[in-house]
Amino acid sequence: MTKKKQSLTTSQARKRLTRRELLGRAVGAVGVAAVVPVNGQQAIDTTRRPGRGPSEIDQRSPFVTPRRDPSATSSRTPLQDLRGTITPADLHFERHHGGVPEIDPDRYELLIHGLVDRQTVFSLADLKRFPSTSRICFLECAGNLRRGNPETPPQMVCGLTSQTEWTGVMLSTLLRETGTKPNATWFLAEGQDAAVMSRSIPIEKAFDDAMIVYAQNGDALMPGNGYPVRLLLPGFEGNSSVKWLRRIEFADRPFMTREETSKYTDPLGDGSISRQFSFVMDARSIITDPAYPRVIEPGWHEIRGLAWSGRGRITQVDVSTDGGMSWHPADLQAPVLSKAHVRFRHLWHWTGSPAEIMSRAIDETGYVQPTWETLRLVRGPWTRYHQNPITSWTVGENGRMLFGSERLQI
Ligand SMILES: Nc1nc2c(c(=O)[nH]1)N[C@H]1C(S)=C(S)[C@@H](COP(=O)(O)O)O[C@H]1N2
Ligand SMILES: [Mo]
Repeated sequence: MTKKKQSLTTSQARKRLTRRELLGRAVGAVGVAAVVPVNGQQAIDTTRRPGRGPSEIDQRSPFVTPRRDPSATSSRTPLQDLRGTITPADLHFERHHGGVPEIDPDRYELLIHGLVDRQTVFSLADLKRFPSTSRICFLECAGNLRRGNPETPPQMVCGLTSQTEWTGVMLSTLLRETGTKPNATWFLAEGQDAAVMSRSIPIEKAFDDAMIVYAQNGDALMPGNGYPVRLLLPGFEGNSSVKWLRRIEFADRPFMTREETSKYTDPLGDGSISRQFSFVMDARSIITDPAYPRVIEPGWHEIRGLAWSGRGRITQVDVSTDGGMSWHPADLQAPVLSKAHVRFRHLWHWTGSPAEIMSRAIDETGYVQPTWETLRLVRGPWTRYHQNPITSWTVGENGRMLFGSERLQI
């Protein structure tokens, strides 16, 4: 309390300083270390001597320390610390089933075989010679929801999603080289990590928007995100975008790998039937600010967040500031790209009484992000993947933002 008062007084005092007073102070300080008080601390006057020169590679300001939160198998993007829609490559979430392999780009090979006309091996240089395409889209792990604890920041609620400008070659371009047999209906994508991650993908995706990518935000892929080459399936569950891609095999059936049978399928109802090959990620949104662990003051706040859909473009994001009683369309930040994170904003006047804020995404197919209750009704209690419920933040009189809501039972 007292600390807050002090800093307010200091900043008010600074505002009242005129330019002449500031210059006068600086002149008076010549010969001794020039300082300007900031929040009661003595800071170095950066105008008194040159700063460091250009460098080979830059680092963030020491005052800026966004961090992923690595566990043994994944690390999450600090959504609450990011402002735009592109995730810096070193903060892209990671999900590894067998660790990050170190792959020598000079020895890298991609084999395309099976039901093709010409079995072909592509080197990295071969892949780079084909016409290149860049596309901004999100990736999201199908297991991207953590709930339960009110002291959960956006990063922990759903930080297994990130967005990148990916560059590479369309898979359909490579298939013009190899040809595909008329009876080919699926392809297997296989990684060369210790997990030998492999997934079966319907051939339609190969001719639609599947990419073989070798760059991330203009630079080579990060090792953790698939260096030197990964498959990218826009809008599909992250698991199918196989990293460290070494082999694509065309067939007339799915291969029934581990990741599409025991994992990434959703037991429905009482668990006796399963939803399998549910690739497309449904529309979702999250308010990333204000959110836990922020403490806010009464007054105006811009509610900010991200919305996305694997089905296409986001057409609307609704925000509620009264626990879902009334909804207001938020502003969407252009450009609103298909299968991409879009930023939304909504001005909110917080009166200081307990409140609950939440967002709901709607996409161009008319799909509306469901409540947790609806998801449970449709999927039953056993489902673990593909959960995209509306989530909320509550705030009490003390201004502390907390995750979750009794009303939404999440
Ligand atoms: N070869 C391989 N590819 C993989 C994985 C893996 O462990 N090995 N993990 C998958 C999973 S579960 C997800 S969610 C995404 C994560 O991509 P990212 O680590 O680049 O964010 O990669 C997928 N591709
Ligand atoms: Mo995943």
